[in-house]
Amino acid sequence: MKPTFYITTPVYYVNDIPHIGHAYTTIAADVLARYHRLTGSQAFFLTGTDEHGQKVQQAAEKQGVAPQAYTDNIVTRFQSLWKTLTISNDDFIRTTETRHTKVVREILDTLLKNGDLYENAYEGWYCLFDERFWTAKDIVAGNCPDCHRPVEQIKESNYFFRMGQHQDWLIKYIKSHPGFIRPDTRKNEVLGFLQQPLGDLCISRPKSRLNWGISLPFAKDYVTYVWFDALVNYISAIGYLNNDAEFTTWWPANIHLIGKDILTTHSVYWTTMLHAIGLEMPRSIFAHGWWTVDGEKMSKSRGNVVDPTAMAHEFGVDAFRYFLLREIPFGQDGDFSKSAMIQRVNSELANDVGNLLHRSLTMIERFAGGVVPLPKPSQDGNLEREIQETVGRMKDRLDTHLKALEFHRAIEEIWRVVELGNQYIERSTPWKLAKDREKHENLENVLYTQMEILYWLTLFFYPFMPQTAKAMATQLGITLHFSNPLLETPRWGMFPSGTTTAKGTPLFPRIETASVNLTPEIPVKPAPTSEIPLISIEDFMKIQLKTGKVVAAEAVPKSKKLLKLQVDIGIETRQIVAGIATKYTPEEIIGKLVIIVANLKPAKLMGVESQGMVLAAGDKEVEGLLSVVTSVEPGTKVK
Ligand code: ME8
Repeated sequence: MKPTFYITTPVYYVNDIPHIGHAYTTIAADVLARYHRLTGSQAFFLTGTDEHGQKVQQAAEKQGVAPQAYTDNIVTRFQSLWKTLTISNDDFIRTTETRHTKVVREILDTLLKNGDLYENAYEGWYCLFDERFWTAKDIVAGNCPDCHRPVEQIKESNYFFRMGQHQDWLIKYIKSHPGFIRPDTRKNEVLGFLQQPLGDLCISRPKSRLNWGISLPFAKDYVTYVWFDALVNYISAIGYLNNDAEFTTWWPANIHLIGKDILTTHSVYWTTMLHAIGLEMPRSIFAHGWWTVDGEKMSKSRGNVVDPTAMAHEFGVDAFRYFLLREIPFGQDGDFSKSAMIQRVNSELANDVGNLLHRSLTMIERFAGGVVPLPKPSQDGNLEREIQETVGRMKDRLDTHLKALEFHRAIEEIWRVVELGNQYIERSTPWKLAKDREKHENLENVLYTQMEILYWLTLFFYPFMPQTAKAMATQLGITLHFSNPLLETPRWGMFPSGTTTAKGTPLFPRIETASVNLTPEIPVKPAPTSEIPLISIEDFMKIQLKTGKVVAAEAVPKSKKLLKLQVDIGIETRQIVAGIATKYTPEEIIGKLVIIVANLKPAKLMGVESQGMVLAAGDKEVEGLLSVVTSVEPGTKVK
């Protein structure tokens, strides 16, 4: 039997359209669900919408539509966002569905029968925004201690859940189950909260005040308090009181993933509700941190709410997914800015990953006719062994980090393999091996190893960037069924030799800052006045500059100015004719690191073909060749 893994996100309020905060929790849950499926678990990933309550009723009233019609409309915004972001949820629960409302009512009935609910006249301070009562000592200068809005005094009869009687049990449970509330800072917060006496919880609202909710089965003039309704989604969706086999397969949930804003409702309300109805606790409740935008709280009034659909369209779905999980440790708060995202996309995705794939496939084409060779077992390769060991350890490391929800650490580990892949190319110099017939076996082993590295990276990327993984598999020429547990028992040598590769377009095109509106981060400056015609960044970026090492040089016959150079640019050696003979002799130029224009159309100078141009300072006469301050590998991009 496969191990099971049940993960949930909050059910999101439909009082407004989704933003990056919602996307963040859901993407994180998606990564965990995909990783568990890939490593052999049977996963169930639940998300959905919270459709009752005051906030939703008010939002519907504002639009002049019935609450159901209003929610039916907003829910599609969530569902289509999850499609756009390639979220692999197994179910989507709406709290207005009968399968949910029925279970809420049955639980209420049971609690009443067991004496866990009671009716009481109540007089207290009510916060309309938070939909909850406060005692006189809680309120601060007539305002809600939580949202700071004015509270009003209300006297009414209501139903209460005997939450307080579970307090001692809850404290003991939290203390004796170290991984139950995570991270530890949140656990300590909850234990701090529980140092005060835990009161009973008002779980009804009179319909005279709020009618958009689930009616109490035993008191028709009341609806259920929205949290007592919403939290139940975690069990109603998996067949509680309806399908025992299904329910026992999934419950207890492995992780309830939430933001830190709803820690108390999950760690105190939900746990005591579950205890009262005799169900096991979820294995873990993890509260992640809060995103601000350019240092400010996201809000409609500030006009800085980040739309995840727009981000995905502007930067690519996988780049957006990657950035959210790479940028900040999962439990901590973070700041969202487009410029930080562009930096990561360009350096880590376009540069590190894009280059590795592109260079490797170019070499397979150039040196092996596009067909992945068969490696020879006799190889004596320390480098290869190092790579095999690193990749071999990866699954354990990913397991550890993802168990701890340290997404950024898991990504750092994967990037070690990306770096190793790039270093491997530099160190094994396949372009040199290709020139030596006797090194042919070595070359084949190197080319195969490159493909194997890319195979493993495809699997490691998959939970984070599923579309990228699929595109990589296509370019590598292999078919991977990601719904299979491909990372269950990893073993080196999985890449099928004889595969014909299919190099395609770059996976992550560089994002040019000039084409992105970064306001308010970068104020628009007036264009400089100059007599030199200005070109756009797009025009400049068309020029491909690279470092190259001059490996041979000779004078061009009958020319005083020209030298014929052979320049090593990593994956090949270029012949370049340069007008530098008045400044340099062939002997002194050999071994120098120069900068070349790599995508110049070939031309003939004095009958000799030139495949590029070296850059030099000087106007009419050459005064000095351009180089780099720190020595870098030939073929390094110059930006
Ligand atoms: O609270 N940064 O729904 P909700 C990070 N319906 N995460 C954020 C965020 C931000 N700035 N803003 C929102 C509700 N989130 C209830 C939940 S569950 C039984 C009922 C995420 O629409 C984060 O996961 O206000 C947070 O907990 C959740 O959205 C709140 O969503």
